[in-house]
Amino acid sequence: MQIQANPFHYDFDLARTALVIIDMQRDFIEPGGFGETLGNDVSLLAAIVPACQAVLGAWRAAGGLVVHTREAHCADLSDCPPAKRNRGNPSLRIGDAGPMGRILVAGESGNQIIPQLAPVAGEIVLDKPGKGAFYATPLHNLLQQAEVTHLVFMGVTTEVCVQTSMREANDRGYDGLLLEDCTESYFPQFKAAAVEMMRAQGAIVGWTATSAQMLATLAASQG
Ligand code: TIU
Repeated sequence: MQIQANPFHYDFDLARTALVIIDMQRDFIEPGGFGETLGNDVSLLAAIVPACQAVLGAWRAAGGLVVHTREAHCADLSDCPPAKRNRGNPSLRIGDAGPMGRILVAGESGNQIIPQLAPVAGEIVLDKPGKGAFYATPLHNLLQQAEVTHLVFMGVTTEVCVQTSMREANDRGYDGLLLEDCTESYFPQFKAAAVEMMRAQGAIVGWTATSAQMLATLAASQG
């Protein structure tokens, strides 16, 4: 399959490509979670949900591998560096009790992936303690076992966990494509800059395309 992506065409074989959905959890998208404790207006992020849902639905129908991540820490916070917990002056710190349970702790209601994008049986779901999806997770091994070479990214936030994960993927030899209207930031100017910098210099980090392009490509492949 081929997408007329930016800065040039992106070729991928669905059998060797995973859709990686970064941190579409209530913590970042709904009020009362980690995103809001950091001082952000979280309302901006919900706008991408319909486009994410459309791509996820088409990807599943085509039989592609799906990976969901959650930024999550164990209940005892042993995987949360004090430097992360103690940074700045948030309204609640990681592990504190908030309106959706303990902030950024695995298993709490705020840590769940939003219902519209909930994982189904057979999909990989990974809790990650860092910003990148590869740091302290089995993701690279799982992708190697599945002989995956290409990764299509969606999720939040563009310049934090999505960009970090794309950079980690790039250094591990994957070809990454970011779906621009399936990712969002609390800071529109940071999203714009992250998208530009990743595809600059001949796709130095990866490619970008739109959900409409991906949907058309998947539809064409279904004949
Ligand atoms: N704060 C912010 O923009 N993002 C994060 O803390 N984590 C993710 O991006 N998932």
